[in-house]
Amino acid sequence: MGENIAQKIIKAHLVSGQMEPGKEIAIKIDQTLTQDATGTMAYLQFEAMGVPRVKTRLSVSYVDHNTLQTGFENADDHRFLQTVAAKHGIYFSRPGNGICHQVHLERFGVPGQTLLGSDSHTPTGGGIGMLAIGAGGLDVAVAMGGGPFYLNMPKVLNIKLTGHLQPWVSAKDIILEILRILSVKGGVGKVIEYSGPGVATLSVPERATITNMGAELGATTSIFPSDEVTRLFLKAQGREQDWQEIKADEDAVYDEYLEINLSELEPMVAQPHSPDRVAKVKEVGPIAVNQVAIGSCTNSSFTDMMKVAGILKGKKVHPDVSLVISPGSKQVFEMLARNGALADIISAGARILESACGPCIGMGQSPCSGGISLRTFNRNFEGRSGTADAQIYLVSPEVAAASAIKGVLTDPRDLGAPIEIAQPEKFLIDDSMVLPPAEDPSTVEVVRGPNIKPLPINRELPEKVECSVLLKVGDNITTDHIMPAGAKILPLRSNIPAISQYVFSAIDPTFAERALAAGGGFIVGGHNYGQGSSREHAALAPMYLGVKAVLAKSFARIHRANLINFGIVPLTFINEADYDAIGQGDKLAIDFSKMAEAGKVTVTNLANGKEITMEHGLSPRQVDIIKAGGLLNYTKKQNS
Ligand code: MIC
Ligand code: SF4
Repeated sequence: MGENIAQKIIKAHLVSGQMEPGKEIAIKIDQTLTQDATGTMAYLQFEAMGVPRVKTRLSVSYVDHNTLQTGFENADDHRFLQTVAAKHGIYFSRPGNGICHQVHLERFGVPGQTLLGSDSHTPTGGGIGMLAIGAGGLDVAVAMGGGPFYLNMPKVLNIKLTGHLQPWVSAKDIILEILRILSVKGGVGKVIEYSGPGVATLSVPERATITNMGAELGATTSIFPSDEVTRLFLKAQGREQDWQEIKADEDAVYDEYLEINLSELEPMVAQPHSPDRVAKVKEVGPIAVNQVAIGSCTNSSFTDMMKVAGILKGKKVHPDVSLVISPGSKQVFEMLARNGALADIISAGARILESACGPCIGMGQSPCSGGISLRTFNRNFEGRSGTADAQIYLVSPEVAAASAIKGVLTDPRDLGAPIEIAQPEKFLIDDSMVLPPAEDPSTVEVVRGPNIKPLPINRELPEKVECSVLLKVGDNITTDHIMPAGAKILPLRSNIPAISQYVFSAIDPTFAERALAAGGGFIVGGHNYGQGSSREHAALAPMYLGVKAVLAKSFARIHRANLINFGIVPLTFINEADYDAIGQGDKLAIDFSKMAEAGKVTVTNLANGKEITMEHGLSPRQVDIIKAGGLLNYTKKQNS
């Protein structure tokens, strides 16, 4: 029986376990990446492990999230990251060099290798044929120390692409269509592997747009073959030697199949407040727009920006629209500046931001009250933009630029002849903003400003816990609900006592205070609890507030792993109707003593006497981690 690409790469990196879907496996990690908002914690954890130099083939630390410096905090973090990288063998991509996923694709990604990143959009690297997975910072720290990465062997879903995109239809429309079909839960427990004749029609950055938003499907990762298109991209980046062909065997078998005919697609839009609320632009119609934001790790490649510049050339931004543009990397930005496209963008009236995440994570550019904002980004969760009642729509760069001129949501096909942009034969290569690690680590002093607070450490899990349900929530709760980001809260990422004050603040501003006063408690959730970001703060801060377990109908992969890493028990309802038998404020007694043997725990609701059996789905290793109060305690115990 032939093998698919995911199976081939996993097999080549397998450290332990059996490659049967759902079973725990461990794989060797070749490369890691971190970004600043998750990186400070990851490096504090790495330091705590006492490993002097990283053991990966390559580790890169990026600064792209916390770039708005409205106080000392973010600058303190940047300086810590720069020095800690130099000391421990990590390359440091300076603020201004661009968004981690875009830069990594351009300068570091290698087909066939594994990449673990402390950011949920790490699967962007699947566009170049890497097995690229997002994880919590602690998992990345372990990988930097040479440890394997544990995950459940995913199923592999094959998406066969046929036909070719019509003029004005783009890669973003492909992934939006897939989100429409599969929903934000549709990829959970799966690798999405692309194949078919349509693949060769897509450039590497277009493929990366698709694998990037596989994160919104909840997929473990997404991957494209590495073919002639990949070779030419790497050649244009001066890295042809990194290329190798990676393809599925002719008789490869997959767990699931889907086919998309690219020729039939139209410009699409994801409506508020979920990336899977997708409709055709024509169906939604010409709604008036207040803001258009172009950029993010989804859509900020050179060709994306050139198409935008082509649409804006000789036109002016509509007077009711604020257009903001952030090119994905210094490479893209400088190429636009040198070829004159930047002048066309500026002349049209766009507001130019630095190469960073910016508005995507609410780091500035929050829309006006009740504002309608069209964004080329990947997430439109409520409140994420920084304006609680803003309405965010996700679109392609073509739809975004056309709408910025017209002032209303516009199908770019109405603009007439399409703009054709060829992939450059040579990109502008200048890696001076990537600092190599110090040759002699003893010369480097790691600088910690007052914003860097020590890591809080959990206690062992007691055998029996009796406390109240602090909060009951519904389906699809995102990590942006649990641990909001934005310009005000993000600078506190290195200060857990301070950031924990904002846990669930948009849902219930009294949460943190109540949790601390009660000495901890439980959270009850619906399906897909913890979807979205990889931020381990969504586990670490609740842990600090004393949360002992989350009881949910189902969990998102990365968040569940983060809960385990910080010693919070993820419990799943076996009978979904039991969710209704627990109310907010109810006192529960949970007996964890037989957890390992039984695979289940009994929850007694002391408010109504009902006994509920819940599943934990933890491997024996994970039970030990939970009992120790998290992965750091567990590792220390093992080492001593
Ligand atoms: C995001 O897009 O939500 C982020 C900000 O990049 C996060 C990481 C973080 O919260 O620091 C992610 O996607 O993992
Ligand atoms: Fe940055 Fe947005 Fe991409 Fe997250 S999704 S890495 S915030 S650009």
